[in-house]
Amino acid sequence: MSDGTLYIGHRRYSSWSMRGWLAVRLAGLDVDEVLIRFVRPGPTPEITRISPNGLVPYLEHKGARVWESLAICDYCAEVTPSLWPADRIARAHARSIAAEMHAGFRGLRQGMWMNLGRDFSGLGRTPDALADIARIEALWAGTRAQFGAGGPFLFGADFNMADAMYAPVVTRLLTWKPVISSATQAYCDAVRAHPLVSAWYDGAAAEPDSMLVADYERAP
Ligand SMILES: N[C@@H](CCC(=O)N[C@@H](CS)C(=O)NCC(=O)O)C(=O)O
Repeated sequence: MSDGTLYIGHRRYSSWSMRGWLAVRLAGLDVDEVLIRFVRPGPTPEITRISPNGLVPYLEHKGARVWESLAICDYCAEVTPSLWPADRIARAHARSIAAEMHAGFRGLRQGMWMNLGRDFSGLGRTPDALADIARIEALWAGTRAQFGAGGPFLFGADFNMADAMYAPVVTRLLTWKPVISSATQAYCDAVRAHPLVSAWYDGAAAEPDSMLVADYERAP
């Protein structure tokens, strides 16, 4: 018997689910996965019934109930502390950029939604989305310059919670292909090649056509 359950949405679209799932898998929690299909227009009644905030991801683990992707990341990092950097200053930075992701970048999220199965090259370039991308590129470059020596990820060789929080942003850049620097592209390629990110993409590709949601498939 497993230690609990992680509730997620469609792998193709649910960026927050991807974050929670990456955190849980990075920490190696032994939980079952339950995928709840979105009902449109939402909110999805089954999610509302199960999850305290009416949203996925939602984790039940050994009696703990955890919602909000950032809280799931922190819970998982209690199980596996190395998922945040060991150094106090690096850890503070990692937590800050993860929190910035959790709280913001609405322009990018609205203009370039997550869809792992489409190529929306050149579309979605709203001023707000482009401003968010500029901030994210600067943030990734600054983080890598200060903390990223020795590997392709934000804090070097190991894919950690900060990378997990930004992995869905990487998918957006790969789907919508805005103009980005070669350094940003290299980071995106490294994240895309990570085995857990690849596994998430494979799961998305295996979702049946009956799970497609018209609103997320239509080019803007
Ligand atoms: N702040 C939340 C956001 C979670 C969220 O917005 N999840 C969406 C899916 S990506 C959801 O559950 N929507 C409910 C629905 O569509 O019915 C978190 O960080 O976990």
